[in-house]
Amino acid sequence: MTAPLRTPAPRPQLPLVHDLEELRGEAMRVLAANWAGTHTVPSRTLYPHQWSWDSAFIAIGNASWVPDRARRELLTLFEAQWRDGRVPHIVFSPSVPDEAYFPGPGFWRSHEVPAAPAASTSGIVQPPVHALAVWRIHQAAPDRDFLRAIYPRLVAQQEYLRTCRRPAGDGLLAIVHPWESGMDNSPAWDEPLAAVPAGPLRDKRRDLTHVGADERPTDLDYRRYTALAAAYRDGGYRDDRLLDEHAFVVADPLINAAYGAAEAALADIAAEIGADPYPHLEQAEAVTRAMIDHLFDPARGLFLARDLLTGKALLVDSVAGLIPLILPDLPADVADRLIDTAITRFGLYAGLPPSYAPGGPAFERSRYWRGPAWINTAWLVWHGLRQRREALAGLVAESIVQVTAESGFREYFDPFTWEGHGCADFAWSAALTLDVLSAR
Ligand code: 9WN
Repeated sequence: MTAPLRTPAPRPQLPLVHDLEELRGEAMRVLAANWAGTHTVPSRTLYPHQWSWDSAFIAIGNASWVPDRARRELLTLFEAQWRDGRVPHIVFSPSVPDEAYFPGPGFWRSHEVPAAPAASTSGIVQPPVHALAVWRIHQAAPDRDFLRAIYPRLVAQQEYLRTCRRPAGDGLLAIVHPWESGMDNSPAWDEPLAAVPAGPLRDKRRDLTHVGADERPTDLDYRRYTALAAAYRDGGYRDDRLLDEHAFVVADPLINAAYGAAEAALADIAAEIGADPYPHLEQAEAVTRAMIDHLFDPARGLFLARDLLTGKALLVDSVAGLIPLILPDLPADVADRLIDTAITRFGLYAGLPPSYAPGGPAFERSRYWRGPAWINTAWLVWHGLRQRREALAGLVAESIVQVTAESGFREYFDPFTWEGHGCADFAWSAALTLDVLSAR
């Protein structure tokens, strides 16, 4: 039996105003301490390089107080964009020893691929939340030159996903590795991952030096993760025969929602710099439609991932299924269903959506992505609710502030007690708290 979710009443008490100033200062301290000169590391211990979607969230948090650093963060990431448009999920810092993170540059061997950049990178992607970040930076500190410089990069990122990652002809993007979802250890990947032959774990995991094994994926998961990544690498990171040759090909609602929201943000950016916004609006509308047609489960009231190798929907209540709330074109009746599910099965009145619904059989309150609440997914839900349900959005925002004030900028949190887990001084927890504070 799991403990009941925090009940809606009494509402979480907000800290005093002077504590909020302290919280803001603490968040800035974390971001300054994780700043590595050209980018920000998610964590000095567990994640000592640059990660793709982390950088977007970090830039959102930096926008209101150090916009130059926010711009630099994204320009650095996009300098490592591959010639085919893919934005790698990790850009490795040459100054960090190879043994600091596994799998490191020696595993990914990006230099062997002609399309790869000068920097060493991984060869997989993460959800494209970067255009949202760029638009947020521009709103906080307008700079059309920055928009002009980064717009073609963002367009190329979307074009890569559109042309290389839609293998099934149903208008949906596919991920080829759980790491691409950003929610690596989600129970949604259990079934497709079980079909991936586990390889040997030749190298030593470094994550377990920093965080307890009960909070991280198992060795068996890692053996499958590395086997999948090695197969993609050995095939030259090619995408042309994914359905025939790759062992994990899944349409994930989060990456599709991020892609659609990115097109909507690109329309705003295009209009601002005199480019044509309409193709972006069309793409946003098209992916929203494809998601409703193929991923929305009206009976369950949320979007489900689909295994494109078997055609089967993955019947798992992951918070990823609520993130399509960020799609501006999402019809009101679908949004209402998602909000209802968020309240009834994810306990949203308690403020922070867990990564996986607590009633589900795979729920674990402190293991990464299998139950704990994360600040980035809470922020995405908040972002999606802002135009739809102001009061509910306000509750999520207050909870982000409250949990980080109570437990610090931890990587993730027990959804019942709000106890912190994973690494400390985690950059996006600090950044998105700052963003929520600046929106008050
Ligand atoms: C693998 C950096 C990243 C996040 C992911 C999160 C975790 C990496 C890992 O850390 O993944 O990419 O080593 O566990 O799951 O969302 O971007 O913070």
